[in-house]
Amino acid sequence: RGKEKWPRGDEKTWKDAMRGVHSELPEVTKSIVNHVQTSLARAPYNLDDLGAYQAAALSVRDNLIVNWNSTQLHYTRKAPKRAYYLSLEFLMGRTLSNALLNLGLQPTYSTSLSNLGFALEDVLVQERDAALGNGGLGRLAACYLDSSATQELPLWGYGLRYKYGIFQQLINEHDGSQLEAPDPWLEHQNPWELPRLDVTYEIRFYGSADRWGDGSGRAVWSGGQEVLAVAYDVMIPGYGTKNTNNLRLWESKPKRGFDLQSFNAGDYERAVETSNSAAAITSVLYPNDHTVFGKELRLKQQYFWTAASLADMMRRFKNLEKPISEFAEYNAIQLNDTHPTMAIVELMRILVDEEEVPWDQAWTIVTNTFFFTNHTVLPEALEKWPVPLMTHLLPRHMQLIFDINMLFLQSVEKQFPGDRERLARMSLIEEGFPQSIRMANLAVIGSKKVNGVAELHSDLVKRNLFPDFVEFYGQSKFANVTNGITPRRWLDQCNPALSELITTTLNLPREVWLKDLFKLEGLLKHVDDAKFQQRWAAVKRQNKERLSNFVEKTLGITVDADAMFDVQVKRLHEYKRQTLNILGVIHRYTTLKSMTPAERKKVVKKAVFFAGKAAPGYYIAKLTIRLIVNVARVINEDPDTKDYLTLFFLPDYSVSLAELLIPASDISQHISTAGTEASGTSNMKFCLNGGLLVGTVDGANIEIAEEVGEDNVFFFGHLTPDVEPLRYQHTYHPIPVEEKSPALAAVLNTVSSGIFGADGIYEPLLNTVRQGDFYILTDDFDSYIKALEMVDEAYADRTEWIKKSIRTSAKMGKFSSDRAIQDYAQEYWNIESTKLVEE
Ligand code: Z16
Repeated sequence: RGKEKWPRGDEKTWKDAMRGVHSELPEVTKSIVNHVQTSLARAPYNLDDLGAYQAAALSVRDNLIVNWNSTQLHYTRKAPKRAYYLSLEFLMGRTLSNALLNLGLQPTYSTSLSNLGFALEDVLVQERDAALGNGGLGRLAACYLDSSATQELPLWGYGLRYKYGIFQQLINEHDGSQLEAPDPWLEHQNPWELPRLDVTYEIRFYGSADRWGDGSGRAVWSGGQEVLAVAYDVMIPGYGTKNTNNLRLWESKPKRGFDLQSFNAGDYERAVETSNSAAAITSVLYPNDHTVFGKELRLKQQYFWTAASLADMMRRFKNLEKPISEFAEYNAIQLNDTHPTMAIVELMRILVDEEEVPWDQAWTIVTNTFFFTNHTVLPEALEKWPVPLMTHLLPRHMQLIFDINMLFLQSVEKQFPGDRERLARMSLIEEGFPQSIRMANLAVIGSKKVNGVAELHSDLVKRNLFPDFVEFYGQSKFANVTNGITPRRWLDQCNPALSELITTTLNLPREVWLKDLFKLEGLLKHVDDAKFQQRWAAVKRQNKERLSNFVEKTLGITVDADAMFDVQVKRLHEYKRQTLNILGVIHRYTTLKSMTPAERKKVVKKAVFFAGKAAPGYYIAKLTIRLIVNVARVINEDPDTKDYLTLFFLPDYSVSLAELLIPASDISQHISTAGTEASGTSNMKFCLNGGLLVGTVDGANIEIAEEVGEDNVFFFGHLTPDVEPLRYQHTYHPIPVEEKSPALAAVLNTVSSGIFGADGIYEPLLNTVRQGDFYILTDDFDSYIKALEMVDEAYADRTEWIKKSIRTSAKMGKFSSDRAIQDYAQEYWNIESTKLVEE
């Protein structure tokens, strides 16, 4: 810091605040300085941006706690029906900026920090992301929390307080491959959580289950190991309301510090081991997004979390002093994928074994309480737990599952007499060595309603995943809630310049349109206004420069902000087809290479950005990253082409990086094989920020096109019904790539030739395309390249492009998570808003 003066900012403000001579100082300034002095025990003389962040966060937290407390008291007094969102993942990102926005305190803190010598934007980025999730599913949960608080709905989230969030991704300098490092996000204190060391439950594992043998179905579960669940509450402020909801995360710890008996017997190592194994339950988030590995620790996580959450709900319900038969009138539980399915069994156990509710009545309560959301149709993502593992870990629950299954199959048999194959398909138990439990079937039969996350996906859920259950229960149990995103974080916070422009153009306070996103349609009548078009384009340009600066700082490469920014950011997966994109980039590169300098000058300049993590054990996905990184190294150094095409792999994709990337995109790619991406949610975020979409006819892309008009999206590729026949053809009547798409064959050969790395390292990746081609890249490549040519053409007409951009953003009203959460509240949970009023 050298010559810089200390303290930063206005010396008198600091001194007055510290001496207590501060009557005319703003409350916020006093509060920040007070936290510097007391909570942080620091002096202003060496306070850095991190210290300023911590003090500001603690000061904002004081506001949140007051609102949070009043809201919880209000809910307790009013005793409305409550909803609970059970999710193993909450991908929250940063909190300070969101809390300031929701509390309406942004300008105040900005001024106070500035007087103290700090720029709010520099302070905000000191915060580490809370990254307790893999991707879309976890971020969706976070958006839904924001919307439920904003809509003043009595909803709590329940999850796990992982010590380590999603791993940090590093790129190996030498060979371009992904490396993983732990994410110890709790190393610095976390001001956004309230430890509730007094809210604890004992969770049992192993032991034995003895049936009463009186035909009641009851049993006693005893012995085994008990682990303590401790509550940590994360405050979730609503936007423009004092309502502040709760996200309760459980931490596991040993019931006693360690096993005293072993300790006294001199077996120190064993004593410490049990304490380690208790803490291990909530130590790490599993980093797989679409595959399950059947690990015992993962099943322990699932049970630990659902059992603690249900015990907590039950305690709250008992305080109401209502008969247990009314449980479902006061509680609705949403299952975010099959991960919390054990909650169905656990509620049965509580009702039957502990509350002595007769079996049939218990099952009625259960099936009126739960709701189940499916997030994928990929078969490898469907959870199946081995019966021997379940029997060992949760013996009582295994009995309950067998009993539930027997009674269920009896009712199927009644409706479809003698149809053994149907019974085998619908059974909760899959035969095999060993037998396994089909968690999706259990989630369906234990829930009142089942939904997919976009129209197409919900159709596929009915047609391909659960056709027998649709026949058995009827259509009405199966429905759709198209996903949504919170416009607070995904427009106002990440793109303040666009938010400002929208507010002035609509001539509405932002509080109005940020709570009713359909108001954006008001932009349409300005679409031909040249001044507005210019301002719109200037905002995009400014966001592109912001990203360019970041890339220059982190990768040391300059990006031309004049270029078209083409972005694909999401988890690496074969079905998402990052491979199609990178092969398309190579095609563009070789095409440029074959041109004369004069010809090149006519080509639209393009900067291509990738980001995303691959599951640590997913070999092909990791190889794709390696290819992207090494192609980038070649392309960005090529003097013939680097003015026209650059390529970037931005490491360690996160919510915060998304907030930087999304506002800067001209075009984004959502190019999954038709029928494989359940919904997608970043597609909505890009469009909301005025980026156009290149995509397949898949997931929510379809509904986005319905809103904005097909002339404003760039669709390509085969449709869902084509995919199965194509796969059949690949297997039984394969056509060589050279015949199907000479252009693609040439690109594959370019990679094989070794210019991006020799020794045939990419052959396994190329072979997924050359042989089998499960995700039909060979069938879609030519139409993909055509779509990108259309993008170039459209981009060349600047005015027309800007209009498309405005029209796209203006039609995103449907995709607010406020709409989605209202749909769940009304059509599923039957809960009502309850506003916190000042007393
Ligand atoms: C996930 O993020 C999703 C599905 C899944 O089975 C597991 C994970 Cl970790 C995603 C879907 O892939 C995506 O299409 C969807 O938009 C998102 O869940 C939210 O529904």
